[in-house]
Amino acid sequence: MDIDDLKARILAGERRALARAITLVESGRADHRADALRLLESLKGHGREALRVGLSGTPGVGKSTFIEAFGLKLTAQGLKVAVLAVDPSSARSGGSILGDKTRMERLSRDKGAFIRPSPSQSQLGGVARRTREAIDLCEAAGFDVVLIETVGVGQSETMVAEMSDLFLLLLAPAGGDELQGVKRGIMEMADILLVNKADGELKRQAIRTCADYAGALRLLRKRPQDPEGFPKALPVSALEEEGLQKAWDEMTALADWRRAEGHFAARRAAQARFWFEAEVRDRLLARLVREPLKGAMRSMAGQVENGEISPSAAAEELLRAHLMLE
Ligand SMILES: Nc1nc2c(ncn2[C@@H]2O[C@H](COP(=O)(O)OP(=O)(O)O)[C@@H](O)[C@H]2O)c(=O)[nH]1
Ligand SMILES: [Mg+2]
Repeated sequence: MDIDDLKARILAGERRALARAITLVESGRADHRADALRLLESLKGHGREALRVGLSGTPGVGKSTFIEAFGLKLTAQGLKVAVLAVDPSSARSGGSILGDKTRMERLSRDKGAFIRPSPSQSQLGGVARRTREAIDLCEAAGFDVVLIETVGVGQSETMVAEMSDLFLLLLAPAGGDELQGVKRGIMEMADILLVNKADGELKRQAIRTCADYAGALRLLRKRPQDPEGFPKALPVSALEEEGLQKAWDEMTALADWRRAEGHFAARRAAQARFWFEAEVRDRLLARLVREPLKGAMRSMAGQVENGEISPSAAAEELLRAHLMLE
């Protein structure tokens, strides 16, 4: 594969080259992986620093509707918007985001937008790496905003928050006691809560829900990366396209403040370190279930069972022989 050519075309903002590069980083083939790493390294320091926005919410809350309306609003202002999806469940459900791309019909036709559906990949570690690298590729291709959507299954919210500059939680209007349905840990990760469906008969309930969430947010411990008034809760209607500009204004105000105060760069640096450590951990663990370690583990386990060697001595010997550890 001609990596230099691919690089040049990505930097020129060519959609097809970007799509091809994302396919490359998704590939499990060893030669593809080597090409992908070479490409990513050569793109480092090029392109643009996008605003990476993570968006999570339960199915049906309106993520697709919101992303389409919000994305169109941004492209209308001349911004280039990329949409990536993290859906660890898509392997099982057969790729729900595929249906979403057809739903985001207007946005996918927009010249200022790029939508990449989630591939079916069951391993969370694989999904994380693929998405992280796809974000880098979108930045190299000159996108201003990268929206990363997740359905919030298992660890996926944490994962998306660890690759976003801003993390948004999309919520539905609810009765007072339902607020507790949102896990505290997820609430603590959020920078802005958006209460969607603030329209028609649901409008009043949405505004009340928003006030309830604002109250709950005030009870959380203040974070150093927040200016006065953040995190905050806002009502929006993705369907009627209400509150979207306000949401964007709040997002840019928060990002600007964090840039000026050094929190923006510090967060990216901490994230880079987090993913480096996670990758080393994942790859070490992956070696345990492959040969030759897999067989060595099995035979060593047999010796431990027979009492020929103690568990600790066996572990020591195995690691020394196969991982060249001290
Ligand atoms: N009333 C109202 N309905 C909405 C709004 N946003 C989404 N919906 C509806 O909620 C349902 C689920 O929306 P969808 O975007 O597919 O949710 P997702 O599963 O989170 O991606 C659809 O029937 C939408 O039309 C909104 O702002 N107001
Ligand atoms: Mg959806």
